[in-house]
Amino acid sequence: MSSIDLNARIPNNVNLVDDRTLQRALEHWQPAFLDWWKDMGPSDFLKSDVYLRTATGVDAAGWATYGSVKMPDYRWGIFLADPEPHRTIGFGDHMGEPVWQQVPGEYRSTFRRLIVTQGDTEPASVEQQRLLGHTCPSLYDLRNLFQVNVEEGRHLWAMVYLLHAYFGRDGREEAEELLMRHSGDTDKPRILGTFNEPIDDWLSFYMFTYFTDRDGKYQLKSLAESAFDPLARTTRFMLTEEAHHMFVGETGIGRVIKRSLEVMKELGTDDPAAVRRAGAIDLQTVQKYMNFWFSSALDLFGSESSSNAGSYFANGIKGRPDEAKFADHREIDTVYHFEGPDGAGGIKNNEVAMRNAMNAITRNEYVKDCEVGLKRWNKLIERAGFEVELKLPSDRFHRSIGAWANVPTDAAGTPIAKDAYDALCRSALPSAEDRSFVKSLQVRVVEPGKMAAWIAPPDRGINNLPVEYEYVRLN
Ligand code: BYC
Ligand code: FE
Ligand code: FE
Repeated sequence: MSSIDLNARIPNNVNLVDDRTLQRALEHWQPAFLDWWKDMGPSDFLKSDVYLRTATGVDAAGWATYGSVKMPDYRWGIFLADPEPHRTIGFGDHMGEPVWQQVPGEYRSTFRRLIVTQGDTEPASVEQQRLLGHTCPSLYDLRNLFQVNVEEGRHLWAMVYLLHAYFGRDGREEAEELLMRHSGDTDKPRILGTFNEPIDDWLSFYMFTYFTDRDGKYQLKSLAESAFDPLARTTRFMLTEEAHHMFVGETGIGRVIKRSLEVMKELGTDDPAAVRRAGAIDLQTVQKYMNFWFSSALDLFGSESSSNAGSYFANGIKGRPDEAKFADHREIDTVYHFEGPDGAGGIKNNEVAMRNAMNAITRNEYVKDCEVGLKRWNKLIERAGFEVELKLPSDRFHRSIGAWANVPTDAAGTPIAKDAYDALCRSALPSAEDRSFVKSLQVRVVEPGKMAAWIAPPDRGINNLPVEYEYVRLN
């Protein structure tokens, strides 16, 4: 196993002490990162003691240490999963050749762009969530928010390490730019659409951690297959942290649903207006938020047919999630079929080279994974004796990227007239009124163990501690 230097200014398992130039460059970037954290990270909680897990190793059994930390003192480090000896390239035209420890010159700008795109999303999400602490539904949730935030900060470090270590001056410039673009900024926005959407209520936060962090999971899984071994090892370790982010989303949405079911039972009605009057979030509103965040996350996969994606696959740059489970790792003459709009209000079948369809294939895996939570939530509803069913909308609905971009369809994916679509969007997506209702519930609850009225308590606390534990001490 690689040795871990936890006492270094930048904790790492990449022997940073042996590369003074790189170490100095990263130590130069570190204060800029901390300034960014103070300006753009969680607003107002710099002095609070937060019960956080910190990555202190990379082995599956015990890589994390839990303890009370002030966020600016968090030990953001550089951790790569251990190398796999004799690893060979698992797909594309270079299949079977040894993996690369350096970036081949001909793929340099492509890798840089992918690493920058990945890196850009990490600080973007911290910026999007920066005000949420003020309206936390409990100390348990506040702690989870901050856990997600510090780990997205670490994911930024992971990408910045690659830029500094393998891309020379361009890489250092890109690392600086990662702190200059900001979510929602009109002049210098973040690169991908979803990361410029505001997240100013906790229902959106849970939706984001369920749907958007899960895009992260699938993109990281694809990058974990890369022939560029340092990228593969970096993203493999990031995936271990990602699981908690999606846990926060899944349990968060589940607790919102559980609370509205309790209210529905108490009142003996599923009338959304009654649920709202009782201070809970009705399931129809949950569905609308889901429609919005799911369709926005689908856009993050790019187009169904993409020559970019085709060349990433051909060249060993980016594979499919869990590449080993696919039968053919070259996909030379194979094709992929998907339905797209015919331009006249109907549907037509498209055939594309399999290699160019990698975005669609990755997205399909993602959608399957999204369904898992829905099954669980619908069980809760069914067990409570109500007929409502939550559903993911079709992947054609409300899209801005890909074959179905700006094509009016209903939530089942059937093309419809523009005015019918506009009316549907008003009822199937969160309206200004829905958003302000959800916002009206956002009151800060900071007494240990207490929950806001619109959300049920979690089943258990963090790291075997009770739910009542004081997870954040607000100093
Ligand atoms: N918004 O050929 P196409 C995470 C651009 S989330 C704006 O289909 P390609 C996290 C595209 O760049 C994971 N632009 O796209 C989650 C291209 O531009 P050029 C983030 C978009 O290249 C929560 C053009 O449209 N990681 O980690 O096959 C919290 C043509 O598109 C969008 C990654 O994304 C969009 N939605 O695939 C914290 C992995 N979609 O070339 C963190 C790295 C497409 O014409 N990125 N475009 O200038 C990639 O692998 C690819 O860039 C994409 C796009 C999959 C995103
Ligand atoms: Fe991340
Ligand atoms: Fe994440």
